[in-house]
Amino acid sequence: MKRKIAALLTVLLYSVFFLAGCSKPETKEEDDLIVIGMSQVGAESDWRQADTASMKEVFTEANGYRLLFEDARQEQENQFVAIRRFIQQKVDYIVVMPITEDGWDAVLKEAKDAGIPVIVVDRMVKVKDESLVAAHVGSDFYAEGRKATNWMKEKYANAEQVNIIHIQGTKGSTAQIGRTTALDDAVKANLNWKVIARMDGDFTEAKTYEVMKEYLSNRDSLPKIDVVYCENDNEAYGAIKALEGFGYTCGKDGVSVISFDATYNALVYCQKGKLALTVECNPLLGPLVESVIRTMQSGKTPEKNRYVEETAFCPEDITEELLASRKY
Ligand code: GYE
Repeated sequence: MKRKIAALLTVLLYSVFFLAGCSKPETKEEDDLIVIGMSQVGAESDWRQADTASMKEVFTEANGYRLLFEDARQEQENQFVAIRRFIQQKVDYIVVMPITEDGWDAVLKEAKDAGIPVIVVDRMVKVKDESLVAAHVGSDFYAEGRKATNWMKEKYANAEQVNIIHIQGTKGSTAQIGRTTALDDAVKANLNWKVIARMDGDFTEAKTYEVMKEYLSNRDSLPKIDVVYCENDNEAYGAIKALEGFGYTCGKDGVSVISFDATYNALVYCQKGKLALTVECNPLLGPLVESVIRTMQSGKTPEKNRYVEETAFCPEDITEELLASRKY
């Protein structure tokens, strides 16, 4: 009996191997693919989804890549796990969109020791040894914040006092730090500006709607609100929904809501006048990351930091042509 079971098991095992072999042939072409391990922040915003789509559009088998994509669901610990798995899998490159800046030294050192170059995209990491990062491609978030504060300076040039509600993005992320620092610097420089409330919106519409609703429910004792400075589009949608729910008007003669990203929906909000200003942040970074990889493939050293060109939009800038041509 025992022998019969052993024979049956052997047959079963062989068929499993055979079937596995059949369904995934090891062709020469597959061996030639460049393997990319990618750790993305999550899917918290429209910007993020456009960024992921841009990566998936570029890193296809037809273009010569095999993409191992991991969504960290906004948890840094998940990024560490993914990167350690990529190291075990001996990928050719690691691409990481870091959630926050701190805490990367150990895991990136492991990648370096394994000889795998790490390309940091969108936000940055703060590491003691800069050689742990082969290249960075993303936005200058402080410069984006300055675009918003310069607009505020002009708009409120003659105001006695400017009351600002500040909705922050994910704490400790480069996008939050840059946009917050620009506002803080401008508040220091403009003595009539006052941050009346600062809340964490975590770059999401749902969280911002909740925190704004709670803040506004004490409305009887609230000061006048001039500006709501939201650190991304989705936060602005949540803020507008809450403000309108409490009877506020967002727009020219009401509250000036400011957002960052300027994705398609934000341009529509802006055209309607609900967003006073939306500062562009370009998520279509796939082609730039690919050009870094091409450079490294050809044995050259890529530029260490590459920032993308960006602008800002007011309602009067939104044309039908702009909307029709917007890719994100
Ligand atoms: O502004 C926001 C996203 O890091 C630039 O993250 C990115 C930011 C972007 O969730 O919408």
